[in-house]
Amino acid sequence: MALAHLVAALTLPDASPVYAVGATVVDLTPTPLKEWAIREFGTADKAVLLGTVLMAVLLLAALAGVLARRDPALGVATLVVLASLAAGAAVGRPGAGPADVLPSVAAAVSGAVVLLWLVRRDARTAPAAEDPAGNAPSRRGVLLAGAGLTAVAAGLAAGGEWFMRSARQIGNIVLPAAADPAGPFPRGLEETVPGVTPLRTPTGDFYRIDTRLMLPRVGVDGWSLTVDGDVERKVTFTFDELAAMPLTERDITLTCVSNEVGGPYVGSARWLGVPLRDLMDRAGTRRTGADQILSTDVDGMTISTPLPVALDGRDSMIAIGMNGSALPLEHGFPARMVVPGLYGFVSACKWITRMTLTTYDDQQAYWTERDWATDAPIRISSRIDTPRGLSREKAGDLVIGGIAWAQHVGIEGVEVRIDGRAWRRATLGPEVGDDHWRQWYLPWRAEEGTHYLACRARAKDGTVQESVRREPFPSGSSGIQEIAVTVT
Ligand SMILES: Nc1nc2c(c(=O)[nH]1)N[C@H]1C(S)=C(S)[C@@H](COP(=O)(O)O)O[C@H]1N2
Ligand SMILES: [Mo]
Repeated sequence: MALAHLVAALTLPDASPVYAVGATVVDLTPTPLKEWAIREFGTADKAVLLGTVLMAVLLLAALAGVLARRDPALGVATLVVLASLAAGAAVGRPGAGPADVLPSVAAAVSGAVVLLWLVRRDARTAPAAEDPAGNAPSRRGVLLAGAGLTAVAAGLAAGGEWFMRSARQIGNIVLPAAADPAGPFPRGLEETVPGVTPLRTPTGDFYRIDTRLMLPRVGVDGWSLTVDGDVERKVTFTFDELAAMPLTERDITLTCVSNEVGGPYVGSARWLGVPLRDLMDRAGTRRTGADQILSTDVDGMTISTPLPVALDGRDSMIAIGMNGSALPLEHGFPARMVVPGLYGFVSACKWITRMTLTTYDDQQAYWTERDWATDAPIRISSRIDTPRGLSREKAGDLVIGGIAWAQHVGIEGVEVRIDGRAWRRATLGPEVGDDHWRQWYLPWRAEEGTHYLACRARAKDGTVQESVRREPFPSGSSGIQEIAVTVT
């Protein structure tokens, strides 16, 4: 498998058996199980999945070893079946061709050779009772051979991984200044209230959610974005053409529908991009009968966005910059959609290559097929960042603080409830805009004992964060976060 990984790295990275099988497992996993995995493992779900695939393969390989001692052909047959599954997974990936079996063939051949070699060594050893003089090769030799092979395998796999990563580096891209820049950015509460989420999320800390196990390899050369479907004319833009259009810059808070109340899948950045309206006008969409934009990424992943919402005048854009630099690969390089107020799964298509104007009746995107909502505005919510739930604090003057968001409506206030008493108004941090979260804090004279802290947000249109608890599926979580803190 390690050799196959290296072969894949040098030829077709997506065909690496572990990744191909992992990605296929992701696609075949039913939604409830996927939701459970996201809830239990969070963004470590990919590591858990790859680890599980590796463990399963190691167990089956061990089985092949046991079988091979009885009959080498049986052991080799087991390995061939395993490699065939991987080959099938690789060839079944979108955009794959017949050559994608190569890494799995390498796995089958090298696996068989190694297995037969180990079996031969093992057969020459004799149990100590039958060989008191110790003339036959010892079990130690077999163990050493196994250890040596493991070391070689680790080296091959690491080499492959290194090569894959370096092949995915983005070159230096200098983006033009915005024709319509965002206003000056205020200083955040994090400077005065330790523990509060920074007003702008540093790019490296921005949450990442997507169905990919491996980042795509896309460069600006050869990449383009097409608008087609029910439009007056199909138009295609290269990266340079997009960058040459008048760009807008906006501070927008993104949220994942899988975020539980109080959860981490929310982030704020300064996005630079072409207004969606401008791209649609080039294609001519004023008389379209479409009700959705079906976005497709470099590998055929689809995300649908309700068309009337995206074009209702909000700052929807195809972003090419994030926090002053080109988009990082994790966040959709070279371009992605950003629509303030809609959850990422119905708006934020990363690595976007195509926007097709169509209807929900005619075509369904990835999550629509899996019964998620199609029209999914971000629900108003708030989070306590400090103190941390279940933490121990010293009695005295503390500060309760956090963030609240109601994208495209704006936060009007945040209230805090201590030990079930009356809601008290928190002080809000600086205002960035209605599409951006708001920081808040409330000083608290904490006395000894266990205390329960809750927060709720109020939007500028009067809506108050509901206490009704909803699961993320199918249109986002709701409810109020309440944490317990021990004061001593
Ligand atoms: N191509 C592609 N785009 C995607 C996704 C994906 O799986 N594939 N996931 C979406 C989801 S569910 C969310 S919440 C946002 C997250 O964007 P981020 O990873 O930059 O935070 O991207 C969206 N765009
Ligand atoms: Mo999401």
